[in-house]
Amino acid sequence: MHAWPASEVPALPDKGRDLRIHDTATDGLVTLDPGPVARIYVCGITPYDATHIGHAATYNAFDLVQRVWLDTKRQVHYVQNVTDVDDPLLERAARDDIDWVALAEKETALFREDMTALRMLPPQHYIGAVEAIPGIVPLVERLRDAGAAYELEGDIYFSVESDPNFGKVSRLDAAAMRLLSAERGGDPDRPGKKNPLDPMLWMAAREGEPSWDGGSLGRGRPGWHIECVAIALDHLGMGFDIQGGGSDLAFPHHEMGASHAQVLTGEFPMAKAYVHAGMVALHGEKMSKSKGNLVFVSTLRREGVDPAAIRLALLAHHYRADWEWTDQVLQDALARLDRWRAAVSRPDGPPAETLVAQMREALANDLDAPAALAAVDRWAALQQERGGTDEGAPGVVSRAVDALLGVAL
Ligand code: 5CA
Ligand code: ZN
Repeated sequence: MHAWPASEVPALPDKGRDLRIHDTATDGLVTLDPGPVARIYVCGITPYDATHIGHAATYNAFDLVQRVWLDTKRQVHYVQNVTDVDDPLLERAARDDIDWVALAEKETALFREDMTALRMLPPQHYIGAVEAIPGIVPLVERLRDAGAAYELEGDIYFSVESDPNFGKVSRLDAAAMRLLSAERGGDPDRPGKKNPLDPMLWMAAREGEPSWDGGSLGRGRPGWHIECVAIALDHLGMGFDIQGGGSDLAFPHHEMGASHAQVLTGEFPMAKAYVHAGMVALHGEKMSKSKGNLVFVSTLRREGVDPAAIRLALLAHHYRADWEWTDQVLQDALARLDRWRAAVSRPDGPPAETLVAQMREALANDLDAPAALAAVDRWAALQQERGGTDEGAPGVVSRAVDALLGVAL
């Protein structure tokens, strides 16, 4: 699949600091040392509805990761998937009586537009589940041949007990895992499974549903977790720097992915840091496609809201916090955008070197975007109250806000 166009990232003087970020698997901050090419896999959308503010907040967090790395003068190798065949997509297409391929294409196209408008940097490899099937089949065969998978009425399940490190990503107890498995695409109550938590690797073809040739697995379609493992291992290899997503992906999705990879390669962990963004709510409940309590990025854009203000609204919250979208959040972001634009529109202003250092420091410290915004607020207030004589300072601020926060002033 093609991704979306990259907005230019201005180069700032000197170098930013190395990223320290929270890792779910160790529940602590880790300082990553990625070498000259940092590697990141971010779980992509299941394209059955438009991009909402919750999605945008999660992708914003991983966009900041890239910007911090780029500012340390590294290259970034970024991979993202599109879950373009899965139960929720097929169910929505059936409900609305539309072709599932057309639905996936339409919503993926809209996602690209939203990401472009928000100045999110694109992945170098943007891979759909369907196009990954030829790589998924041999992995499932290998898991089966290693004794880590078994068949149940034609479907193939992964046995979580085959992984000695199972549970180390999410660190949840069995009861919590069981509850979340039922909520998040698993089938813990299906009779005949060895362990209720075992996830499906390959689903045998169902009447009226799409299916593909699975070689010795028979016709069918891939399970969700093996999809991301196949794409990540193919494009990044084992031991990449970050696997990212919202906090609802820690279990089962990232746990199961780490397990599949552990059995396939004998190594743990697949990612050096498992990074999870908080959940955005609307009217007191997590924004979710299944509940329908959504604010879409495309709706706001259509209403004429500047995407830079949407981006500032996301940045005003720490990526690990759960927070609530309200009109006030947007009003505050619009007001901040106005203040910042006014402040950089003059030819000179207060010195900007300290500000750039503060922004770098804030973002390198577990992506503390609110602290970075506060630093720019202080500079803008000073500019407003007293002005300054540093020629070119507004330009420096403008470039730093663009390079580090993805906001074009
Ligand atoms: N296709 C899979 C990942 S392989 C998937 O979870 N797709 S999704 O469309 O449901 O979600 C895309 C991303 O948005 C995931 O990282 C998910 O954790 C995140 N996300 C979903 N809802 C919210 C929310 N309310 N707040 C923050 N992030 C969210
Ligand atoms: Zn994923």
